Amino acid sequence: MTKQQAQKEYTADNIKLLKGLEAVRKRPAMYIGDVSSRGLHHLINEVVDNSIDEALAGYNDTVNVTINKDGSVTVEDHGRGIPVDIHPEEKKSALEVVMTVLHAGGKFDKNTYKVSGGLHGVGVSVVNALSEWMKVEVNREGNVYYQEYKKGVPQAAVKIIGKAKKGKTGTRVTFMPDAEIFRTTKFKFETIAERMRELAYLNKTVTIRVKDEEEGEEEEFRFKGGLIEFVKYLDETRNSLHKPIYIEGEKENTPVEIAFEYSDAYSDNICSYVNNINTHEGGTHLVGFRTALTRTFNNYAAKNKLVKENKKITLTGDDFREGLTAVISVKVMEPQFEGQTKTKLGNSEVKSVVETIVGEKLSEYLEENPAVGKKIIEKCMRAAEAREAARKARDLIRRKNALDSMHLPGKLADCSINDPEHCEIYIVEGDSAGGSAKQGRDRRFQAILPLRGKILNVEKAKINKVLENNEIKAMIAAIGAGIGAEFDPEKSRYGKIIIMTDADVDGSHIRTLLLTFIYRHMKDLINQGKVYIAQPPLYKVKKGREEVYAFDDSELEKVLERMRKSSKAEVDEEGKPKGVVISRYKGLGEMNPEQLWETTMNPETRTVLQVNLESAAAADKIFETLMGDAVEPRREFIEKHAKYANLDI
Ligand code: 0RA
Repeated sequence: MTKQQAQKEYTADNIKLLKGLEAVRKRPAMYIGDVSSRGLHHLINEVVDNSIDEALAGYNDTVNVTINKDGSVTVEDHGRGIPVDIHPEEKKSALEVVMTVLHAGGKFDKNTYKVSGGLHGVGVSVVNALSEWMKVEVNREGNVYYQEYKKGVPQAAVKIIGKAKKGKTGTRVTFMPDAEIFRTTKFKFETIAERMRELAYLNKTVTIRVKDEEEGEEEEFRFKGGLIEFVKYLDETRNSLHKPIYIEGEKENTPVEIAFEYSDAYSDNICSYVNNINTHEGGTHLVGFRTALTRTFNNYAAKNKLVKENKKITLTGDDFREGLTAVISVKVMEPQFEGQTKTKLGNSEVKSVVETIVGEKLSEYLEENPAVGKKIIEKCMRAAEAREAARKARDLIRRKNALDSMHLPGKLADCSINDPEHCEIYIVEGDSAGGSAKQGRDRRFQAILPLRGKILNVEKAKINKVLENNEIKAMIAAIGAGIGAEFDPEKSRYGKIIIMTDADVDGSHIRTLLLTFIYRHMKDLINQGKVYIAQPPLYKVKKGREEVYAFDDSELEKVLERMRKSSKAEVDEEGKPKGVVISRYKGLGEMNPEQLWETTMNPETRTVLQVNLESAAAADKIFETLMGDAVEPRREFIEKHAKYANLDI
């Protein structure tokens, strides 16, 4: 090859590569969801998924994730190492291809349960493209191979930089997320640890370590008991009725693993996974499980004469789910993901696979453990009785509503237009803040529902008591989408449900109570992204005629810094620029209607936090920990998280 020819080929290759990388950098959200903290952390998941794939294929037992002092992240595994031989089509090291070509992973038929659809499985090349720089080191075939990149572009060919330790294989990727792409580039130990804990439960052969070199935090996750330990962890704050029931089996190349237990609680918590991805919206695997559960328990109850005939109780699926905590994990070769957030499994064949396995294994279990069987059936009968009481309570509400002139609660100040998509309701703590909100709002599309004091803690109450509570009744009627089994998010009268509470301890308690209620009884509102938390400012800074609001301490510092500069370093003994008055809002009620509108309600200028169920398991645990009966876990949680002002769900 002449120098010129080589130059030409190199250029053609490069153009192809640059086009791919450019596409990712131009529309990062298409590949990783968004460019917020969530998308940022997704980069780590993307690399770790590959390490877990190696574990599923039986070649890897270790994943180490480290936040480095410079803010970059290293993911290291003991898998086979990314292949390094020369790729026949691309004529360069396979390592370079995997790291730089979109979806190149698929070209190396790895024959594992690869993840496709959803947001996962886009490949390490996407992480590379979105990194200011990236370095990869592969231990394979006795050598250490190395390459580095800037914004996805290789800085030199793959080279051997040394000999691997005897028998050592694996991959070590270090990357610095690109600040030009991400709104924030700060990785959070807790966020990473939460996902790694989940992965370690789901993959019991892997040890996962998370380390933050900057903050000095470190945690190791290794759960030999897998899903059994996961269920115990999720259910830690409840009183379980028996040891977890564990079911494992495989049919049609689809491995199924399930662990579940019942507690004396009223809510259920079923977490389902496909190829390690949390299927928040459920799907065929979940349907298969529920169907088998209801049928098997009903058959068992009938056969052993456990249902009291005289009571005329028929046990339904709902009854078998009350107090149930379960984790379902299936591996599917070609998963189809559907639904709003692409987290619903669509493969129809999976339903019967799960149904058959659960049917067989659960019947066996019940034959061998009749005492547990009896306990569960008795628990479900109590659930059926409560369900009947709840139906009566619901009927009562419905009849009352029918008599109400508008069917709407009296204290609701409704909006004037009638188009749910553009309407929002502010659920406001207290009558006085409610009053300001009513005056300050844009009444065309903003409705206000003031709530008096604390609402009922639904975590501790039976459903019929929940439905008798006045504040809760007002919310159900205002939202207009029903409740529980009859809940239909499509009927919601508002596109945004915004919780507005004071920025103090009471306010955060009320917010948690409201979120718990919505999470337990109107969960799809959260799934559809309709629930928000308003962000009222904590401070007002006044300098002459200029008034600026600051939402937290760090923002206050920024505002003061700016004023310090503009006032040419005239500061008082506390470092505060002269002539500046800082007032701290103790509650929403201290703001006048105009201020409330300007800072918290005007869609043009406000910030609202969307509530999501990224980690439904964690959310459920937080609710149960904060709102449930057990005191010790609550104390531990509060001690551990006391430094965080907000509940991050
Ligand atoms: C392509 C093919 C094979 C493994 C990998 C990629 C791989 C990627 C990453 C990313 C982080 N850790 C990784 N480990 C492996 C198959 C390897 C083979 O067939 O030997």
